[in-house]
Amino acid sequence: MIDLRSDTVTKPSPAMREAIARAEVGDDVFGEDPTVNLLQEKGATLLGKEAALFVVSGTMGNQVSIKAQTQPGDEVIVEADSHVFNYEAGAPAILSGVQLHPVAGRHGVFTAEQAETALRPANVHHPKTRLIVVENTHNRAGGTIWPIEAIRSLRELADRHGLLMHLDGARLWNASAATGIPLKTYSEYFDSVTVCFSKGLGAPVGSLVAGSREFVRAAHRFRKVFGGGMRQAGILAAAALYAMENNVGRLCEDHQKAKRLAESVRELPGIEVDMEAVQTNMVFINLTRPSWTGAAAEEALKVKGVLVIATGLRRLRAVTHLDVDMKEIVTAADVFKEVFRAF
Ligand code: TLP
Repeated sequence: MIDLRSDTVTKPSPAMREAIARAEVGDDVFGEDPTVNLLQEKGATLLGKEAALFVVSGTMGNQVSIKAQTQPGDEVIVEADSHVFNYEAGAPAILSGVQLHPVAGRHGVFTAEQAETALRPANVHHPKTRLIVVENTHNRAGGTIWPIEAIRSLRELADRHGLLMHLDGARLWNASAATGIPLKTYSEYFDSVTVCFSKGLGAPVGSLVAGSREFVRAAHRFRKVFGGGMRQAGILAAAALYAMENNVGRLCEDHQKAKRLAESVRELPGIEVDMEAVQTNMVFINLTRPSWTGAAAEEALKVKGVLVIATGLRRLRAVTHLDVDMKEIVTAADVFKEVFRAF
């Protein structure tokens, strides 16, 4: 099977498993795991923040960040296709009691003016706008990159209105690999940032949340509240450290594979690919014939050995990662051709 459902499907390599086996550990709830502590220090430095916290998932990273920076009843501005709004099971409402205010961007990017329009006037009728969330790269928009100027304008708006900003940087490594802009240049505009090790970086588990010391202290408490306190988590942190050292430099290969796949399938009858959105390791394929559904296409591709995900009624997502090589991408493209000619 050529598994293009997500970059989360990768399995730890033998070398990563060796790093896991060698890890020094301690009880991280007591703050005594040296490998977790090392990861948090390195992560904070890389992101240019005072402190960082190891959490089990990107979802937990986003949720402790929202919890630590809002009060129940506050409003959080998010992009309409964002992960926080679509894929976190309504957690902001459940865990933080906040209301999300979705703004529809172009390729996942909304303007400062759009955000300004979404701000609530200080009036007894309205919730208080408190936080803006940016997703970079933006998953459902195609793995698209937020231009740094758009982020800067948003920060200026946030400062004018006393708002906080959170970066869902689950794939910030991909944005940085594609643009050459360092992680810390992206994160300097945000009060809190999450990055994930379990996506393109190939680690089995884990994300970091970074920000000021005070923010991380609050996030740490909420990690415990949400049941995310871990004990000898150094075996996971070791995989994350290995991933940071060895698997960042190769991300551009994943981007080349995505481009190759997109170029091979875009001209097939009944298929449309927005090539402008193919910026990193994702390819979104729109099916243009009313008789075709994403679910049926997903099944037809699966029968021929290619796994993708239907992310909409007539939309498929294919994600490249370190466990599929260029040869498999060429094979996958051939399977697409075969399936869509007969579909
Ligand atoms: N994304 C997953 C699914 O949940 C959709 C995927 O396969 O792409 N932020 C972004 C931008 C993400 O894409 C994801 C995971 C998360 C946060 C959540 O990370 P986890 O799965 O570790 O909770």
